[in-house]
Amino acid sequence: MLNQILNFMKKSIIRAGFMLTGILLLSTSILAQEEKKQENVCNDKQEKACCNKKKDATCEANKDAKTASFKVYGNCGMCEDRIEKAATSVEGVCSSEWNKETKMMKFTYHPEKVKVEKIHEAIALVGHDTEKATASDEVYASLPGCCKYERR
Ligand SMILES: [Cu+2]
Repeated sequence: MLNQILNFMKKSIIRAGFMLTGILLLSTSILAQEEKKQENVCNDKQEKACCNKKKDATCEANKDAKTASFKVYGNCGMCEDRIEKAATSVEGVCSSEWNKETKMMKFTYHPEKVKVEKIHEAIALVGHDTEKATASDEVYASLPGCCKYERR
């Protein structure tokens, strides 16, 4: 009788062990899938980033237009889209082109219409630090995982 009870207990323990391992394996694979999904979201947007650029050709062709550049911190194609949109949304900026490898943003603007500081500020407002402006911690924290660049 005692033997039977011991045997039953042993089997239960083994069974519980198997179940626990199963649950662990399942949850790790679910987590891995979630991570992959997040990556895919960013990659999809990277592809689209090319088409969302605003560019004002008339503004660029104007003789008063000047080209300049400064450093903006960021990571991926989503960052590129965000940075360029923020820059070109500033009145007096004709176009902007951010390079994710060099982190440099080249832009064409009208110095008589806008101060370069304004462009720094507009970019910091959407979460990206520049040479001269720093994004708030709140906005930085709200960026997607793939966009969380290393801060200075
Ligand atoms: Cu990004």
